[in-house]
Amino acid sequence: MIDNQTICAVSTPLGHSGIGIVRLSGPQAVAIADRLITTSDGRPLAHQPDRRLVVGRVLDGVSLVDEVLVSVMRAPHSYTTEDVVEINCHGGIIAVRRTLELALQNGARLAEPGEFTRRAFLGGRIDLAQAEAVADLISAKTEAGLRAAASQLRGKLSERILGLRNRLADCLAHLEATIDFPEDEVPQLEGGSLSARLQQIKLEIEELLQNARGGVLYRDGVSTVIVGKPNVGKSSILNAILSEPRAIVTEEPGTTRDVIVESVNLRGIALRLCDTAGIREPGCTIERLGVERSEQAIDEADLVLFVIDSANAPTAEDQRIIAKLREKPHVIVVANKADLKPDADLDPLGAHLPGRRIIRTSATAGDGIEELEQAIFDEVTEGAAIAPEEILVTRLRHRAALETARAGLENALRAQKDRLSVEFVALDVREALDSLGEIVGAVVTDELLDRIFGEFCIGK
Ligand SMILES: Nc1nc2c(ncn2[C@@H]2O[C@H](COP(=O)(O)OP(=O)(O)OP(=O)(O)O)[C@@H](O)[C@H]2O)c(=O)[nH]1
Ligand SMILES: [Mg+2]
Repeated sequence: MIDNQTICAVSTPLGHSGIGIVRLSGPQAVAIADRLITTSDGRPLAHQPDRRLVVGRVLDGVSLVDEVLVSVMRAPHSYTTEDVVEINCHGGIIAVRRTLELALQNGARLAEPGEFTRRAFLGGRIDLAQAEAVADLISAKTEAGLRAAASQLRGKLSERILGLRNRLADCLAHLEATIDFPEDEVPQLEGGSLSARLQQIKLEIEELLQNARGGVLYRDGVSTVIVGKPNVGKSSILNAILSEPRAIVTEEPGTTRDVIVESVNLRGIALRLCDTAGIREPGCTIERLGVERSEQAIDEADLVLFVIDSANAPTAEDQRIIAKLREKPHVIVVANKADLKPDADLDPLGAHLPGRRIIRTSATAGDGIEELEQAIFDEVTEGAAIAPEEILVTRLRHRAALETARAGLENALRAQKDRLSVEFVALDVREALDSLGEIVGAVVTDELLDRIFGEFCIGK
């Protein structure tokens, strides 16, 4: 909960930069800043106008620390809803750190990660989904991720959730009235029967869940691993997707020894692409370690690109990898070196990997790479076909809450159909209502807040 202390942190990365900002928030923010800053016109910050930049000097006793620009944003019209002071120092480590230390010596305490935004939430300026959007905006990996975060910060998701909650609350009020009064004395629900209304809300939650599939992708990206036996062209495929010679390619099997990780923006989705050492019976210790890492990378990946040499028949090494891929939900087979044997019969291979897409490529000629990218996109979006501008739900936390809400409504509808007593129906509707409340923070615990804001950087 909000304590009464004034918090303080450096809000910009420490290092060589044009400016570095020290930020204070809390009831003593202005008084503390006044103890370390002398403004150019001599008037204390307490008497300076709101939200204007003022020139001043940070003084450590009599010695000058920095010439600064200071702004005061008074409660409640500030980021945190409290009094906020921002001190724009010259960038660099020493002046910024000294200014922070002076603020601490004068009564502020160091802010926890995300504590400024936590105060904005506790002060009621933004809800929890919007607070999470602040973190997502900072860590967005693609423009699509950024747009989704910005729309969530503007309250698009919250609006939808609040609308659903209001309608569910009406249903619950109706149910509770029928518990307390005989049914014929309770006024009819507007907009259809109770079950029709619950059904409709459930449908809209399902739409949001459908949307979440794409949203989680745009926010978190996809961890993708390129595997195969040595020399099939894994590194060449990596280079072709990146359009740059990132990994060393040679005709010698066993060229790649360690996992190489690169990020690429594939149609708005952040792909974390790992090239690995070819998997075979290892000859030496280095190779054994490389193969172990490749196998571990398969375990951790969301998507596997399994590269084979389409010019040569599958070998025992291919079979060994195929066995490892059986459990993975998302696998694309890349039949590389198609230039060497364009009409290679891939059916026998397909029989070992039922249901997997097979794409023929020639990494050296660049053929099939676009088809491969399309296949990757289709595989990870599972045909959800979500335009980035329509993304509403991007966090797993929100998805889980929506799933609980849907289950609650399913139970409520079943209880009603089975003519169970109204109390049971009401209980399930209440559960759905609370789950939706968790998304916007109408229902929270300190533990949840610690988890969410712990992911933030200090100073935000
Ligand atoms: N003809 C042809 N040669 C290819 C193709 N892709 C890769 N090669 C060649 O195959 C050899 C091996 O390529 P790499 O990309 O190093 O293969 P790798 O799977 O990463 O090999 P390791 O790292 O040793 O496991 C190189 O000589 C490449 O030029 C292709 O599509 N067609
Ligand atoms: Mg390689």
